[in-house]
Amino acid sequence: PDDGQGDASVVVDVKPKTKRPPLYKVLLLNDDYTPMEFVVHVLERFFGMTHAQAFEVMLTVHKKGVAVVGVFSHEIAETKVGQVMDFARRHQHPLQCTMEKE
Ligand code: TYC
Repeated sequence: PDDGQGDASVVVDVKPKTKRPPLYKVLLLNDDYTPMEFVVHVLERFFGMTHAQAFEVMLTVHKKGVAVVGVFSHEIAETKVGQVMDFARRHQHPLQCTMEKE
């Protein structure tokens, strides 16, 4: 006889699903023309780095071609990229800044 309990052998594990939003790396790319001091200034101004940190990261980009300069939510990463690209364009430097999902 049916006990009215359904299939008691099927145990459904309900996992509490609080998904964290994805994070995005903001990348700075090397080029042959943007002055080193300008890149240092960008890193201080838009990424809150000290002069020493900014100089170190700038040199990493200069030597390796690219570096992660910060990790942010999608909205903040987009804002940072826009600010850097705008600032570089206004000063007529070819500096490139992009973002990618972590
Ligand atoms: N390579 C540039 C130069 O020699 C300096 C530079 C560093 C440019 C980092 C861009 O993201 C960059 N003047």
